[in-house]
Parts: sequence; structure tokens; C-alpha cells
Amino acid sequence: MANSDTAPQGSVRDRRIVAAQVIVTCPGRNFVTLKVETGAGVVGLGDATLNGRELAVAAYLEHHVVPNLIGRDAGRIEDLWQFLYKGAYWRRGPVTMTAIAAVDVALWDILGKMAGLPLYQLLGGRSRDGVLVYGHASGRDIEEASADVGRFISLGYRAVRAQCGVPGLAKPYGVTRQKNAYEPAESELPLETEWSTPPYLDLVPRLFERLRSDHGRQIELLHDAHHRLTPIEAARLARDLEPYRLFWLEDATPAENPEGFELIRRHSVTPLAVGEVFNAIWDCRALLERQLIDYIRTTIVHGGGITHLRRIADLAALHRARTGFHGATDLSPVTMGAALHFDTWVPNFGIQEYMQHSEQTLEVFPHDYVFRDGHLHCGESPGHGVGLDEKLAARFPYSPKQLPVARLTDGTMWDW
Ligand code: KDG
Ligand code: MG
Repeated sequence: MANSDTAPQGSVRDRRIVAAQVIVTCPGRNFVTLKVETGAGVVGLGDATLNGRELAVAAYLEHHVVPNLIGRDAGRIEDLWQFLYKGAYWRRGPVTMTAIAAVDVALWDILGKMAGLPLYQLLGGRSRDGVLVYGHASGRDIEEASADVGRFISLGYRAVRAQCGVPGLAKPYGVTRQKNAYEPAESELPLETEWSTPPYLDLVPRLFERLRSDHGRQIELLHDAHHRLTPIEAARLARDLEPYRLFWLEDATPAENPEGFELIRRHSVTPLAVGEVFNAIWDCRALLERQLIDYIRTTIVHGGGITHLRRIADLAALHRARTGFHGATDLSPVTMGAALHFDTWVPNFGIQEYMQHSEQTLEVFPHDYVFRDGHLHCGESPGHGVGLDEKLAARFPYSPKQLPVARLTDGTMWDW
């Protein structure tokens, strides 16, 4: 039944899925990619990378999803989404939703290639010329962080996230000692890092005071608190940052408890962004419906793909919240390509995170998106425009890496 509307086997319009393969590669960091192929030989790619838990998604796909795909009509994107979501009985969760996203994006890629159209066109066409992105600046102290923000401005960025070393803390979130972007998953077992809130709360307003004084009021500035604060601490930080007009304060407090955000809202008008660890519309619902956030960060790879993200974006639009997709380097260029098409179309677009992939990663994933004047531009090739050089990928075998953990200075486990 599911295949009744496909063309004869082997014909150029044969949409039956004849093969699906999970490819794990580590060109500098681990990525999981799903490759789906139709009877007509059309290939679609989906990203299935879940940082530090890559093989859980790879196994879920290999054992529980791929056998269900073979023989089905690749054109039934919605029905396959519902099949994988409702049919699993065990709904939601990062592993399941990342696996569903990989299938969904691969099928949209196939649809684009069959139609000869770029993905944004299938979604409803262009709503903007380019996608405003923010880069990641950091420094061991305020001086260095400000210089790094200046470097991004000179590269043409119009929005920059700024993170800074905290006195007395060896490895604070978001600060790199190397020239390359910050990569938190750096060891086979989690690195134990130390956290202390008082010096952080003292430092961050001084960082942004300096950034405004050095770089003026035009540049958009963002900051990620990375779930470290209690609601009242987050409220205080959001209030202290008001004079510096942040574009957003991200993950000010863990979002499992939406009431925490009511407390922040009561005290501050600093815009709030949340959602990179969400994976379903149900995670986003209370925060959006209660008008507690301004930007939703849930993105394609961890949020069930394009099919589900459209629903999340529509829900956000009802409450005048905008998208601000997660775009760290642990999401592969396949996600970046798909996200840029989505961003180009979605009416309530806000901003896109752009933490540049390494040269090695970009060689393994040839892509047609380009950075120009502070914006990323998706290409015009059919589908999402990102490929995979399988021969090159095979030269970089999986290398186990986990994200760090954080403890307070007395040893108490804290949110990382
Ligand atoms: O895998 C974890 C990273 O994606 C995360 O730490 C990055 O918070 C992040 C961000 O805003 O990019
Ligand atoms: Mg973040």
C-alpha cells in the first residue's frame, strides 16, 4: 500500500527506497550520515549526529529504522515521518528524533533532486536574500574576547556571540585556547570542569560593557549561559545586561522547568533564546505559548527534521517568536545546508548560528552554501546542496569523544 503510487521498478521515476546506509566518519570530529537511495538511483543525505552519543543513533538507524525503509516510497515524506514517530510507540527523545531527522532530511533532499529544485523552493520559496548568521568569539579574558569580536567584525560579521574566561576557573564553557573554534567534546571520557557562578555573574556585564565601548551599538551581540544559572541568577544577569542591548541571552537556566523563565521575564527585557537540546514541539510548547522566550533554537538534526521543524516554527510564529537555529560544529554540513534552505524560506526567521567547520570537515562534505557580508547564502543545486565524499570519509574512522561535565568548586555535579 505504501508504495502503490511509485513508477515501475528501475524507471527514472521509481521512488522506492532500495538502499539506506549509515556512514560514520571523523574528519576532525565525529559525524553520522544517512544515505538513502531510490530505485531510480537518486541519493539523499541526512545528518544523524548527536555529539558524544553518535553510535546510539547509528545503531538505532541501522537496527530499527533502515529495515523499515526498504521498499517504501521516498515521496511519502509525511507518512514516513508519522510511521517512524507514532509507529515506534516510544516517542521523542534525542536518539529517536535525530534518527527521524536523518531520514526526513534525506527524503527532502531526494524530492529536491527529483524535482530539480533547491529545497527552499519546495518549502515555499525565498523570503529573504541571505541568512543573517552569528559567529563565535571568545577570549581568556575581556581584552582577548574584545579583540576576537573585532576580528569577526573585520571578517564581515554583523552578529557575534561572545564568551570569556572566568577568573579562577580553568575551563569555562565556550573559550578556546587554539585558533580553531571551541570544540567541547575533546576526550574519550568526559573532562571534569569546574564551575562557580558568582565570578561569572560579576564578569559577564563587564565583558559586554567593554564590547559596546570598543565596537559600538551597531553590531549584534549574543551570549550563551549554557544552562549554568538558577532562575533568579539568570534574572539578575538578564537585567544587568540590559544596557548593552543583547540580541539574545541563550540557555540562561535549564528549560525543563518553564516557570524558571517566568521569573526571568518578570525582571528583564533582555531577549531570551532556548531550545538547542529540545527534540520535539512538546518541549517548545509551554515556553512559546506562555510567551517566555523570543527565539527557538531547536534545529533540524535534533528536532525530527524539516517536517517537524515547520510545525515548531509555525507555533513560534503564533507567539511572535523567531527561529535561531543551533549551528555548532557538531551538527554536520548536511544540517547546515538543510537549515540554510529552511532559514531562507521560514517567515519568522531570526538568526542562524554559524560556527565554522574545519577545512577537513568541509572537504568530506562538499557544499554549495557561501558566506558573504555577514550572511550565509544557500546554493541553487537541487535538494539541500551538501554531498559526502565517501572515499575521503573512509579515511577518518570514528573516534570516541564525550562532552565535558561541570562540578561546583566543592565537587557537586552541576549542569554543563
Ligand atoms: O554538543 C554541544 C554543543 O553543540 C553546544 O555546547 C554548543 O551551546 C552550544 C551552542 O550554542 O552552539
Ligand atoms: Mg548553546
